[in-house]
Amino acid sequence: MDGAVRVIGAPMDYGTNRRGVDMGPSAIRYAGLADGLAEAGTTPTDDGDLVVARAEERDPDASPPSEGEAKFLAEIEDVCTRLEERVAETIAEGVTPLVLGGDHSIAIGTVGGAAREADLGVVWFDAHGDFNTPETSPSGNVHGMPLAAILGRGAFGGMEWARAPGVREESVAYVGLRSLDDRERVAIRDSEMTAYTMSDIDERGVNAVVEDALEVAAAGTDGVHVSLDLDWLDPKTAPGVGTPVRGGVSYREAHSALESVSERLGDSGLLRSMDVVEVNPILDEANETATLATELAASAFGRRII
Ligand code: EXY
Ligand code: MN
Ligand code: MN
Ligand code: MN
Repeated sequence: MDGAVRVIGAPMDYGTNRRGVDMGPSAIRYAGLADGLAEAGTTPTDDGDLVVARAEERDPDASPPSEGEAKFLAEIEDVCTRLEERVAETIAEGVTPLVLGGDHSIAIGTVGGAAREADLGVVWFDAHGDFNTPETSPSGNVHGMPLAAILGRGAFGGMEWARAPGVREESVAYVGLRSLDDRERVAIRDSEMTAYTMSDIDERGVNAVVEDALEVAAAGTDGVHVSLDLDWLDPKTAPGVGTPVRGGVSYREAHSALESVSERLGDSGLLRSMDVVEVNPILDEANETATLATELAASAFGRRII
């Protein structure tokens, strides 16, 4: 893909119980992201990392918050508000932001920035629905809530910083779901979003499903945000994630899917922003998952074998 891409690191792990995803941006860069993006034909620049306060003093196994609470919401608001500004500025300059997480709650900031002054479609590659609200979450972890936040569900409806009015439910498509909480499942079923599960991929193949998801997100919008949670892949292929779920896509299926992204969106200039999240170097094997994240981002921006 021609064009400028700006890498923005968001080393934040406030949204998850497992420490380590704060090291994701370093690990992904170390795995050769800039080279991969250049091979894809883009002109990459690196904006460095957002400053995120260290959380060493916090207890990662703190007891669940009482009902209706989301853990570290004030800290997440601070980071996401700053990220939203950077993403919006980047797009205003005609540059495509590639945000490196960090846990998936950073998508509240990325999508918020990308949806400013635009109708934005969203494709969410994930094992999980990330559609809990503070009221329904079994864990209180905000990385299980970003799509509900963006769409203003539950308590998020009153949080201006979290909602992204430029995103309509009918322009959101999931790809590869396989782990939902009971109330989350009902909320997704009752929503206007399109949810393609792993069963759909089993039946129809990954390419047909991804093409449909991209169509849902591109229809009637100004551009599409692609959110790639590495736990979308099977944990045998992507072991370095905090919430692995068996039965995900393979290495080749993932590449094929992200190549479809660049074919459908890249050439038409509709890929407005992307984030790559949930890489946990502490749980990884020899930076395998970060390397995969790097390769998949390059595929999404147009890198091909030949
Ligand atoms: N649904 C569970 C929760 O809300 O706690 C697990 C969420 C995991 C979210 C991951 C990263 O995509
Ligand atoms: Mn996720
Ligand atoms: Mn996930
Ligand atoms: Mn906002």
